[in-house]
Amino acid sequence: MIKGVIFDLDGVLVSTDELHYEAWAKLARELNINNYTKEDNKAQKGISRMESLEIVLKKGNIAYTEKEKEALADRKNNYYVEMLDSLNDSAVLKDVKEALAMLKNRGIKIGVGSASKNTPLILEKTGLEPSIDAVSCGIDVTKSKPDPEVFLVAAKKLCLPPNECLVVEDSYAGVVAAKAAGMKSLAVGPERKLLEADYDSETLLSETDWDLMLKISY
Ligand code: B16
Ligand code: MG
Repeated sequence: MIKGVIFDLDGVLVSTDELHYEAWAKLARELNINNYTKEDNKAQKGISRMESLEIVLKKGNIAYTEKEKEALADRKNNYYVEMLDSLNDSAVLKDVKEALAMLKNRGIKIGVGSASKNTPLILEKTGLEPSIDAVSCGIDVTKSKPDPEVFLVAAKKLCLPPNECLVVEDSYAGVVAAKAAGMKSLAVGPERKLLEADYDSETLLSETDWDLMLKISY
């Protein structure tokens, strides 16, 4: 029986995935990489900042040293954090607050499992922080999705074994990570049908059969 639900952040709880794209696009233009597209951004979902940078740099043909790459990743993060300045609860995606309240009412623990090192800032600015029982993010782990570490740390913080956790994800790397952690997965977002999760749903409420997923009867 599922006793905890671990939510990915960008693209699942909040719409910050769009801001990641804008920040990377700005950096790409400055590096004269003019062929970085939304399609490239799909491959950046769920993976770390440095791995995301490699996807942008591959579109150009200049080789950078590790030190230069770190400076470029910092530059992108500064653009992203500037964009987060005006972030508020309007960035919380549809049905999220209602789904979190419903799960809490059912006694389900709520975790966040995100690659983003900006997770604490985003949860605070969007007002989601009080609804979350445990946060595991890029700051807590050394390996990023598809490695299961971020979800295993979340389960540990929730004091639950992995097989009592369900992961909600919008990225392929995230679904692979959930499987590797021994957790069931629910895919949401535009690519949900392609992610090979155990379940998929357009919304977190009406269409989602939480009773089936949590194996709870009421
Ligand atoms: P940061 P998630 C991920 O968040 C994003 O999907 C991914 O595009 C980003 O590179 C990663 O966080 C790292 O974010 O640069 O803020 O540390 O989807 O795992 O919540
Ligand atoms: Mg995501």
